[in-house]
Amino acid sequence: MSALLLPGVVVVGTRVGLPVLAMATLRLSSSSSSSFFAYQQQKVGLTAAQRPPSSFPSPSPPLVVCSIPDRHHLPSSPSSGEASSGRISLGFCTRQSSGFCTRQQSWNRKLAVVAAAASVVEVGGGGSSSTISREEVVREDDPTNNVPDTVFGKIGLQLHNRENHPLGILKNAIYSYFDETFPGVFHKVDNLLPIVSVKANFDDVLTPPDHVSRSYNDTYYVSADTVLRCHTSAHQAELLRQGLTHFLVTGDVYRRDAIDATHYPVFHQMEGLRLFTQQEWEAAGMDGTALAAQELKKTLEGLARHLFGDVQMRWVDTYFPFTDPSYELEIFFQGKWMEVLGCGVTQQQILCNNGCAGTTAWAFGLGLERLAMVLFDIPDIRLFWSNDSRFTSQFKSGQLGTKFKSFSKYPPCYKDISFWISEEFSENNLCEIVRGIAGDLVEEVVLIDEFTNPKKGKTSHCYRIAYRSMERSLTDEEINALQAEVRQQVESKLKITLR
Ligand code: FA5
Ligand code: MG
Repeated sequence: MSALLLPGVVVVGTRVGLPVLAMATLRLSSSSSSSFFAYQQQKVGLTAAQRPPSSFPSPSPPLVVCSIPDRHHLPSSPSSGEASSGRISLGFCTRQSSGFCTRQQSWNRKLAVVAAAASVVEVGGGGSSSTISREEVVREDDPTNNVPDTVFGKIGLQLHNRENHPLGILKNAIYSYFDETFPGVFHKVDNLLPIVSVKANFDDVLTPPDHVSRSYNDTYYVSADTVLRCHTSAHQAELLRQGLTHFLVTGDVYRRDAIDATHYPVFHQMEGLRLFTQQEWEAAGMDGTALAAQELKKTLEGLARHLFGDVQMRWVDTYFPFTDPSYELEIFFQGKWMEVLGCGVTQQQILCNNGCAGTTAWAFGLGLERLAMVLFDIPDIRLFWSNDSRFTSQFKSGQLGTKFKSFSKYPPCYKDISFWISEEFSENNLCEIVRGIAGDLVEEVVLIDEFTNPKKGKTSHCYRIAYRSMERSLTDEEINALQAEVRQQVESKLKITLR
């Protein structure tokens, strides 16, 4: 592998040798979701409580990818909280030969309306005005649905498509790199519907039936066979079937997760994929996989230098169901190694299944928030969602790396909650309840104490919840009310016993 690396790049040992079960445990206790897809599920297995609401693989509705042609009509900073009052159109459609279809566009237009929420936006919809209520995406009484209002409120906001937002600025900087390095070659897609079939999200990218990422604990299910995409890889197969050979797909992705400064249930990824023909690898005097791996590393090291300047990087071997070999790229920034993307050589089966037999490909998926937090010095992932002009006014289109000047000096307030857990207890469920009550006022939920009473055979957890607004002071009264509601809901919904 070192022969493929450019000067200045450090190579480290493989992570594949780590005990996989230990990694899975780590995820629950340390909130490290960056390796969501990097589990070799066959060694982990899902508990009954983690399993999705129905058996899989499940049949998928005929969802296809489409664009929102007039998304620029969106308001520049809609309020996230308002969205839950919006109504959106849900229309599954038959695919046209181009792969794009009008009913799907109608879906997307209505998603834009959700983004606009109370203030309805004109999005060119013509005569198509079918609607869907929030209840079709958030159905508390439906056991196959686990989407909360807080998450529904983020659908359609498309932070990555706002030109003056750090995520939009970063997306455009990545586009510039690809345009300069491969002029006119990469097709860019950044407005695909985030509601995808289970088939697209998991089956099409060969995620094993019992892989932990499919669990109800980790993924938002709209129904038994429809999810909020948990990665942009959900679009690989569809775009390959449309005949695209070089593409970048950016979008919001959704994961049930812990709460801290770098984890949010909605974040943004950019997927890249490039095909190689037999002619190309023969001309290079290499086999197809070796050429794809070499080009992948060269391209991504170039991207990291384009964004960060001269940085130290290292490749770490990893596992993804959809690539082999698979790698993560880490960059050394401000004294720490930070994983910024996962990537690899696409599994032949994905190419063959989607009309690309006889080719090889590289693919990557990178986290935009992770990169933007470093590039813009943004200390808390919640800030990306802020409509406070003290945040939004600091960033301008084309200005990559403007350093964010913090305006929040408001102190955090800590509240502890202790309870005896039951077998079904999961930290993600706790976090979802806290987020549902306190919204973006919750900064962190951390397990601070854990012990088992050997006589009773019961385990107690104590979590410390940090409440803090990025924008204003919170009153004691307000926090006490939130905490009382948290205690009440945790007790009634999680089958735990408060201590
Ligand atoms: C994936 O999502 C794969 N689909 C990536 C991929 C694509 C691999 C194509 C191979 C080929 P992973 O779960 O590691 O992998 O997430 C990819 C990146 O998203 C991470 O490197 C990280 O930068 C970002 N990311 C993951 N989880 C979070 C999170 N909770 N918050 C912010 N960023 C995250
Ligand atoms: Mg990862």
